[in-house]
Amino acid sequence: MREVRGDPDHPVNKGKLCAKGALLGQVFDTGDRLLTPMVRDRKGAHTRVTGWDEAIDRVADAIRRNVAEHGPDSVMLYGSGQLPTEDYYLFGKLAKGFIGTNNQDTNSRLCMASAVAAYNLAFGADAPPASYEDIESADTFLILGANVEACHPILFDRIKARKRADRDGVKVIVVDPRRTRTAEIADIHLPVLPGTDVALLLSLLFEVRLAGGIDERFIEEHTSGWAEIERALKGWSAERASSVTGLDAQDIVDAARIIATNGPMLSLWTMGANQSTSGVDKNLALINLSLATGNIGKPGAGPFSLTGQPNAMGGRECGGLATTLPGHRLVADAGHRTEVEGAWGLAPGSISDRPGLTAIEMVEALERDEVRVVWIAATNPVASLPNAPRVRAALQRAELVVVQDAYYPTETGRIADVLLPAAQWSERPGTMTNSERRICLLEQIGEAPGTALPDWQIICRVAEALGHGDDFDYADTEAIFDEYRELTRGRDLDITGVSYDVLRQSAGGVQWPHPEGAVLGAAAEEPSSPRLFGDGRFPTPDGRARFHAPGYRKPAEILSDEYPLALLTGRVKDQWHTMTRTGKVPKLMRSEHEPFLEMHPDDAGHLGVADRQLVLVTSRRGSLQLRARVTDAIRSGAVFAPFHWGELWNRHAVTNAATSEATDARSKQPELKFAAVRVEPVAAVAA
Ligand SMILES: Nc1nc2c(c(=O)[nH]1)N[C@H]1C(S)=C(S)[C@@H](COP(=O)(O)OP(=O)(O)OC[C@H]3O[C@@H](n4cnc5c(=O)[nH]c(N)nc54)[C@H](O)[C@@H]3O)O[C@H]1N2
Ligand SMILES: Nc1nc2c(c(=O)[nH]1)N[C@H]1C(S)=C(S)[C@@H](COP(=O)(O)OP(=O)(O)OC[C@H]3O[C@@H](n4cnc5c(=O)[nH]c(N)nc54)[C@H](O)[C@@H]3O)O[C@H]1N2
Ligand SMILES: [Mo]
Repeated sequence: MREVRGDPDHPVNKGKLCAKGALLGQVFDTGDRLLTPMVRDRKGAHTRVTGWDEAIDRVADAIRRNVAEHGPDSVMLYGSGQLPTEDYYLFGKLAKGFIGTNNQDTNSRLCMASAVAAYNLAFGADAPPASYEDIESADTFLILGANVEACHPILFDRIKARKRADRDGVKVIVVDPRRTRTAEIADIHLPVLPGTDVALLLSLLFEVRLAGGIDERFIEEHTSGWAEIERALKGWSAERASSVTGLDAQDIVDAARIIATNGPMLSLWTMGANQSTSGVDKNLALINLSLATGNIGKPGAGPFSLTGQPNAMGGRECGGLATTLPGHRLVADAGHRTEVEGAWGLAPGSISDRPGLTAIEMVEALERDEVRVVWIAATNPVASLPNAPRVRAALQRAELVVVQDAYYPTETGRIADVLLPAAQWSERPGTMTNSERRICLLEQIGEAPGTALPDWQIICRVAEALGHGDDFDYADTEAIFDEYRELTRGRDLDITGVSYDVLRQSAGGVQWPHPEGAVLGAAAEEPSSPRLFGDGRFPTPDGRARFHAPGYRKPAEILSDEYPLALLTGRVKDQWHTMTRTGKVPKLMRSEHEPFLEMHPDDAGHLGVADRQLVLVTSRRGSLQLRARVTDAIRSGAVFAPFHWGELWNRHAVTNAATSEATDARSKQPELKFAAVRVEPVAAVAA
């Protein structure tokens, strides 16, 4: 067992750790670490232990044969925001540059895709402008669809401390259908009807305008598209929004008054905004609110989408999505493709102009037998994608499923044809970028067990077996970083002034941009800055931020007599995703030892459900059994279940058996926060 302690000098957490972090030392020597490569000789057979050579050959042979017979798009690589940037970058270089397919997507599709699309539309780049230090100078917090207390507990401590320092001056508005612990510190909690945030945000801007909170000068000098917004706001008074959102009109007016009059506003949001068929519109509406009130580019202000995974941001930078290339470039842009081909020493036209498949599209393509080889690294899609049983069945059709993970079994590993043992955090070096654009170097401090290898080395071995050894010949991760860094030169996220040495000298990482010549710890006006857009210039063609008018739409699934309740899904404080690590730490299991369904006493009473009773939850796709937790902390009409427990824990209690794969049209992010369900009691009250 290793001991994990916080670094008191780190600028982000000042040495504080959440329970998951503090207990992380317990996850390295578990009995289920994947120690050697394993293969299955046929579908459904037992695994057989093998060496790296056979495993790598099997992967490379399948890729080579399928590319020859069915074309490069028969291959798909599915990665994760838990890969270091170097490994993430190489995964993309192999897929997009050398296999010749843009079918490289990531679990960030389930997480950050809506924010990426909105920042690109509004600012011309995927550039979140604020920093954590803005928490200490914000007077107004608008927290929407984020349970910061459970999911970003160290940040939550900073928000609470800010509130405590000036109880009357600092105002907190929380928008969540549930009265979470985050909502408990709010001056105004707005328990919106699930999926109706766009209506609320339109109305907040409408009422902010009435209250005189519009920064006309900022709009005039630094933005375009305001006329479109004025049209979109028509009719969105608090009264009208009240009937759509289920909120008290006076609460909307009060929240708008705070935004209009109370000094710098930091808006923070996460999955309650992104995981929606209106995800991009929710993000745009949040950004619009900041732009219209001039809450951007100054201390304590900004639209600030929080990332979830440790390196969700790094993946966005290095081109980890099916639509992106390294250095905030786009697959769809011919000039961008040419630049990346040049950097990779490829002939013009080598990078395909066909858009790659996103996560949900991958499942559909598997069902049509168009994708035949899937290589999955650092994610567990059979547990984390919506409609998980469908995902399992689709993957089982593939000729070859490769799963590269630190543990076996996992829900996805169970159906893999080839299992590749990966080193994990602390067992390999690499860089990661957090929500505030801060790049940190995570040094290797221990050895990986068995013959497990860092992800980047596995990728290089497959590349070599495919005949690309010369293009994937790196001495270490620093050499990969240096190559990737060149691809940021002159881009909005320019990090040509960053190196492993600079990262080691820095006090806890460097925020981008940090071009060559930038000074560590520079002031806000310098190119290396904790805050973007301080000069009011944006990386759009005309240098202005662009307003895009959002439109309110209902969630994809319709509530009906048969499926009358909205199932929301999310997280609990002491578990991490599919529990491959936190599920092995007894102390973490104690706080929530089983999944549950939160429901309002009115709904429970109406359905004859008692607290702690087992209930059957059924959607149009599947059903599961959970223990009811009757509480008025959720609004009636909605029910909530955590998604952590997959089929390895209890195959009758898999939340993602019920969730919906409907996606936002622009971001392709699935609506994991809204499935129409019915709930019925199945057993007597537990003792
Ligand atoms: N403990 C813990 N922390 C984590 C993680 C973890 O697994 N465990 N995962 C990390 C990752 S990858 C991520 S992405 C983040 C996620 O962090 P969060 O997004 O904060 O967490 P969630 O619980 O998924 O969802 C947040 C809230 O959205 C609300 N919500 C649901 N529907 C709606 C809606 O229509 N409108 C609004 N306004 N709110 C809605 C839910 O009630 C829930 O309280 O957490 C990160 N931190
Ligand atoms: N219903 C519902 N579903 C959701 C969500 C929701 O709110 N509701 N949230 C979605 C979101 S935001 C996210 S981010 C996803 C997360 O979903 P997943 O990415 O599927 O969840 P994890 O359990 O984090 O999976 C990471 C896997 O990588 C392995 N691993 C850890 N470190 C390494 C490493 O260094 N290398 C390799 N190769 N493997 C490693 C772990 O053992 C684990 O199996 O879930 C999504 N699914
Ligand atoms: Mo996430």
